[in-house]
This record gives sequence, structure tokens and C-alpha cells, in this order.
Amino acid sequence: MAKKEPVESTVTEEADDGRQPDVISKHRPDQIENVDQKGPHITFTTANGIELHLTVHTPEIIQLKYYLEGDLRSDFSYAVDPEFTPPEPNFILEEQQETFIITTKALVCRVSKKNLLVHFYDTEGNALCQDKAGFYRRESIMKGIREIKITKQHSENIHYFGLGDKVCKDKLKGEAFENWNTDAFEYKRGDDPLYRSVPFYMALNDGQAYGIFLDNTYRSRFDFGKKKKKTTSFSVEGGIMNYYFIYGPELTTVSERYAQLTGTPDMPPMWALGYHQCRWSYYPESRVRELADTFRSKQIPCDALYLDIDYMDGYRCFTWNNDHFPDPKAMIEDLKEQGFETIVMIDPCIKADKDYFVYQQGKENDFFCKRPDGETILAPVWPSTSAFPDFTHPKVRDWWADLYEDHIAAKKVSGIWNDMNEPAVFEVDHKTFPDNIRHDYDGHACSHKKAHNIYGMQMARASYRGIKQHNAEKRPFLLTRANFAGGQRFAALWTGDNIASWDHLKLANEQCQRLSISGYSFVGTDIGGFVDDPTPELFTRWLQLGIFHPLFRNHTMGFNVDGSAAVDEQEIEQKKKRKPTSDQEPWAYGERYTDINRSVIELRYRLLHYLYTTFYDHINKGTPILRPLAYEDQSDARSIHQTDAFMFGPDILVSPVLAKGKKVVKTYFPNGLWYDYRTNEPYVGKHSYNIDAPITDIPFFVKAGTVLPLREVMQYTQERDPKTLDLNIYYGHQPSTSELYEDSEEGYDYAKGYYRYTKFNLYPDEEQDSLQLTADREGSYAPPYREVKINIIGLPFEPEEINVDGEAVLFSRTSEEKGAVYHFHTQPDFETIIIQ
Ligand code: NBV
Repeated sequence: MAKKEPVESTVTEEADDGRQPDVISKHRPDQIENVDQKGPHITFTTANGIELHLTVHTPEIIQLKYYLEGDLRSDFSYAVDPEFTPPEPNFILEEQQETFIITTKALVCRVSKKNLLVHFYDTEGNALCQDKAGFYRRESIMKGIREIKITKQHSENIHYFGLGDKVCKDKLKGEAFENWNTDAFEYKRGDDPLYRSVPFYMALNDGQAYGIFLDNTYRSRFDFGKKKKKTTSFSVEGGIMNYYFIYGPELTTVSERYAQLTGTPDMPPMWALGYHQCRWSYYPESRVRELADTFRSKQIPCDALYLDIDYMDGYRCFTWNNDHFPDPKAMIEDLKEQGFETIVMIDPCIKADKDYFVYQQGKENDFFCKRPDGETILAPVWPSTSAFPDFTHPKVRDWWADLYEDHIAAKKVSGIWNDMNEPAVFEVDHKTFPDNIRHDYDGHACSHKKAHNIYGMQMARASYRGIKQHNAEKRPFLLTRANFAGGQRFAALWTGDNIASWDHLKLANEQCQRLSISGYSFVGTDIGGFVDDPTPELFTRWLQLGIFHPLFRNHTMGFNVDGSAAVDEQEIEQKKKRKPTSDQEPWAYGERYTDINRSVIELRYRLLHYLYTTFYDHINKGTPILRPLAYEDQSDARSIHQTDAFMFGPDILVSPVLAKGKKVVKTYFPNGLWYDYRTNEPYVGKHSYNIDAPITDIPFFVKAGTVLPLREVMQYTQERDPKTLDLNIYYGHQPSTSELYEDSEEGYDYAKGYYRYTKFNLYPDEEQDSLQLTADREGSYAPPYREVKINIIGLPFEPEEINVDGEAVLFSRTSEEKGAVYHFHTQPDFETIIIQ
């Protein structure tokens, strides 16, 4: 039970005249005095003036906001998707002797009359999540709110997931974290905070999962039993306590519900799922062209090339360095001809140069962030002294979106890369703006303390709009470094300036899984590491992991050390201060590795239809693309503890090699039967096996009962119309379903029904020795391939006949070490296949 602690005043230091430097007051709720219900909103008011506003959004999502006198009531959320408008749920509010009880069809929430503690139960009365001390607030006259906190009970068996991309020493449990977007160059395991904030975590307790989303943009802290073993707490430094309780009971449904609440991105263009090549920096133009030619001559698939800050004129955003790039439009057009999309960087720092049009416009229109007394904040970043647009002002976002006209509409740049938007500031230890910088916050003027964590998100929002507005026919591609919960609606994300080390490879795996279940599926890391040089082995292992990350981008800090491409002395001097890294293109490690790296990238292109389909599910249902094995079977204690192996979509288990010299990976398989993609060897779940993983291979396994689509390898996704689609059928002993989503891979035709969604149903009949496959299709899209090649793996009987829509077809058999595989061709619109 929480100690009852009414409002109190604490003298921080006595002085002779009775005054002191500051006075702190602490608030904990006492008994409820009033209850008021209006539709899904219930307000509980305590005798000491604390209000709990509880809203039942869905049977599984309940929001809790705590107010005190003086709090801003007109607050709004950047994180919650404006399209989240679920129908009003049915629920009952009852009063009992000691509690108020809110019952939905999934949950029971009890609010204690004595002290406003809130406890959640399932409908059978099992405790899910219980307040310990509940709500607490501390403030002082001089500094205002210092801490607003909720503490909850923390049971011994609880497991925590999510919280964005934290690089835990071990796991969330037992550790504490902070959310304050930070330029974390060269971050290491255990460093915190990092570039972005996703104040959302999930807990799995006694087989049941729930999530807590703290919708408050101030610096927040999460303590998972570190300070006090039996307590989990989350707190903020300002605003109001505003959190959502999200029930599962499955981990997957918690992640999905969180994504429905905070939104999902648009369907990406297919090219954005291809291989991306980046480096700081490719210039001048001849270097970019050479890069493009090398990809094509070495026949290594690639869809996107990046121009880092050096393409600009003196780091002035929305300009080009005409010495390095005399005719960017022509270059971009030529690259496009060769099948490359060009992506360019845009930073938030605007050079304070009175002759520079962006600075002029920003100044004239009063678009830059200001200090409390109205002076523009100027601070050093790449272009030296810079001003910073206040992206929390709608007019600034409109202006920023308009600025993309030249890049997108005129020069035909395909994608934008937003960097430094924590916002990062050079030279000062604080690394960002002072706390007292003012922001519009969409009409709710506030200090940087409140706007800091969403600054990058609002920049991404404006950039996303700019890309969309200047090329309405195409799907936007935006990559951002900083972001906040809900920012997944606008941009893909990379994990920032990592290091070429084996531990960073492990971190890459952990961070992407964790981000993905925290609503952020379109993620990737700098493959090979940004800082330092990877060994050839480390590079290949990273590339192999990268196949299974939605964003597949190689990036490094390297540059032309000799300054050969530099325009002036100052640039050469600047470069000399930087630590160079070597070439990191897939061919940079000798012929043997070039061949391996090529086939690794080709494998990604084989898997594109599957990945695209997982995106479709992510976008429509919020299903995370990457999932820890706990998501596969949350009742299996061994699955819960795995962090290396993970699920890539619903049907593929990946067991990456994450350590130097390792050629065997011990892999634990969750329940079921799993086929090694390379050998077709089946593995029975709930066991661990030692799996061979020579440097040429990344072990991955397909779930029995899957129909896995495999695309023809091309040098870029739109190189030509494919002739054939492979469908690998992995025999399972139970009926099963798989999905395939296809559309024109770019543009918005799909919204008019021009897509094709296929649900494959497999019905094995072990008594009759037969297997039936049916395909239910939806949508009017006709795929370009003319035939489908079916490969049946793991069939437990020798088929005598294969029928497609009532007609026998010829089939062949290849004997492989781990059993026969049967193959035949058919047309893409088949409905029923019977193998017997
Ligand atoms: O623009 C240069 C780099 C960029 O390559 C990197 O990906 C960003 O994370 N940028 C940071 C600024 C300099 C970092 C030292």
C-alpha cells in the first residue's frame, strides 16, 4: 500500500528571514471524493485535488491522465495517430465499497477509493498490472515540475520488451533508461540516451502481455526494477502524467495495438526495400557515376545511392555544390536510367548567412527557434553558425515542405535523408539547445524541455510532406535519425553512428528487433559500421544480418583522405580532422568476399515479395516485421530468453552469426517444425541444434506449412518484368495459411483496388497421403510474371499425381540430401492444387 502523503512543503534551506532558495512540494492522491462519467471518459477527483481522467478507447486500451490545479488542459498528442478513431467501446462502471470498477470485454480496471491506485486484471480476475505507489508529483516554486511518476509492482517472473532502440547492458529488466534525443556518435553498449525516444514498453507476466505507452514528450525515465527490486516506474520532468495501458494478452497484439494507436507508415516503394549504398561522402559526380557503373559491371544488385552533406554548397541545405555536381538533374536522370534512385541529405541547421535564400526566408518569416526574449538561437553545426527552423509551427512545416520543390520536383531526387535532428549542436557539452528555447508546439507554446524529443519527428513530418507534395504520384521515402513515438508514420530510421565491431553487430540485431516491436518496423543499421573499418568477415556477417532488416543500407564514415575531390583548403583541413574509414562497398574485400557479398545481396532480392507482404501486414494491422522469438511462443520460457535468433515476418526464423570466427550457431527453435532454407533439413521445435554457418551462409529457417514466394534476382527491383515467381511449399502436418501481397510496387493504384492479395491455404491429409493447396485472391492487379514454379519440400509421401484446377501436370523430382523436392510449373491464377 502506498504511504499516504498529502501535499506538503519542504524547506530546502533555512534562512534567517524565513525565506529559502526554493520550496518543494510533493503530491500523492488521497481518497476519491467525486466521480463523473461522460461517455468513455471518467474523471475521479481526490480530496487533495488530484484528478484522474480515465478514457476507455477500446476494450484493451485505457488511457490515464493525471491533472493538478494549474496544469495545461489543452494538451494534445503528436504521437497518437489522428486516424486512430476506434468505435466507442461498451463498458460498465460500478462502485463497490473500496473501489470503482471498470469492466470491458477484455479487461477489469479497479481504481482504489482510498488512494487512487489503479490495478488491471483480465476478465477472469488474474492480476495483470498493479500500481505500487501509483501517482506521485514533485515540484518547486523556482523550478516548477521536477518529477511526475507512476510506480508499479514488479514481479520476479516479469520480462520486459520494447522501449525503442535501447542498447541494454543485458536486458531491460534490472536496468533504467532515459529518453532525451541525443547525438550519440560512437555509442556503445550501455550508453543512454540515444538518438530517439519511444516511451513504450511491454511486459510479459505469467504468460500474459500488456504494454505501457507514456505519451509525454518531456525527458522521461523508465526504471525496470533497478532502483527498487520490486518496483517498476516511469516518470517525466514536466507536462502531465499521460499513459496508455494496452492489453494483449499476446505480445504480438500489444505491439499491433500500440502501432494502431500511434500509426503506421505508407506502403514503401519496392525499390526502398532493395539494397542501398551510402558513404560519407560520394562526390564529385565522377565518383558517383563510377560507383553506379561498378555495381552494374560487378553485377551486384543495388537500388539506391546516397549523397551525404558534401553534395551541398558549404553545407547549405537545398543547394548543390556546383563544382562537385555541375548538373545534378542530368546525373540523377542518368542514374535512374541505370536503375538507381538518388537519396540526398537535409539537415535542420540553416547556415546563418544573409546571402543564403533559406536563411533569408526563415528570418523574414520568423521561422527560426528563439530564446525566451525573442532572440534567434544561433549555434554551430556543419555550416558553422546556424539557425534552426521551429518545426513545431505548422507554417514552418509548410515552408519546409515547399523547400523540397527543387530537389524532388525539379531534380527528381527520389528520397530524403534527415540527419542531426535531435537537434544536434556542436561545441557545447549539452549537445543540443538550452532548455529555455521557445517552440510553437502547434499553438501550445512551450520550452525546449517539452519540444526537444519531438523536434526531429516534426522535421521528419515536414520533410515527408514535402516529398509527397512535390511528387504526388510516387510513394515517399524518408530516412531520419531522431524521432519520437508515432514518427514511424513519416520516416524510416537508422540507428545512427555505430561502430565496426562485433558487439555492434549484436547491438544492431537487438536494436532493430526492439524498435520493430515498439511500432518502428522500417529500420536498419549502418551495415559494416559507421566508425572504424570492419574486417571482411565482420562486413559479410553484417550484410547477412542486413538482409533481414527492412532497411538494407551500407554506410560508413569514410571520405577521400587525400582531399582530391575537395573544393578549397578549408574543406581539406576540415576533412583532415576526421577519422577516415576505408572503402566499404561490397567489393572492397577481395574477390572471394565480393562473390559472397553478391550472393548475400541476391538473397535479399529473392526474399523481396515476402518482405513486401510483411510490410503490408505491418501497415494494415501494425504487426511488427521483426520479432523476438518470445513473440512466436510466449509460453515457452526458452524462447523468451533468446535475443540472437529472431523472427523475420511470420514464417522465417533467422539465426545470425554474431561472433568472430564462428562457423556454427547454436539455435533454439520454438514449437513446430522448421526447414533450413539452404538444405531443406527439418528441425523439430523446442530443441536446440548446432547449425552449420560457414562464412558464405546465414542460417534461416522456414516454418512448416509456409508457402514462401521467391522473386527473380535482378540488378534493381524494376529492372524488368519477371518471368517466373517461385513458390516454395514447406510441408506441415497441420492445415496452415500464408499470404502474398502484390501491387505495382510504386504509386497509389493499390488504394483503388489495383493490388492482389493471395491467401494460400494448405491442407495436408496424412491418412490419404495428399496435400491440397488453395489460393483465395482479392484485388484486380495482374502480376507481370506469366508462370509460377512450385517447389514442394518435405513431402512425406511419393506423389503419383499432381493436379492443378482439375488437370494433371507434369512434375519433376530432385533428390536432395535431406529428401526429395518436387517441382512443376503452372499459371499465376491457379486456384486449387492437389498433390497425391
Ligand atoms: O552527414 C555526415 C554524417 C552522416 O554520414 C551520418 O550517417 C550521421 O549519423 N552525420 C551523422 C554527421 C557527422 C557525424 C560525425
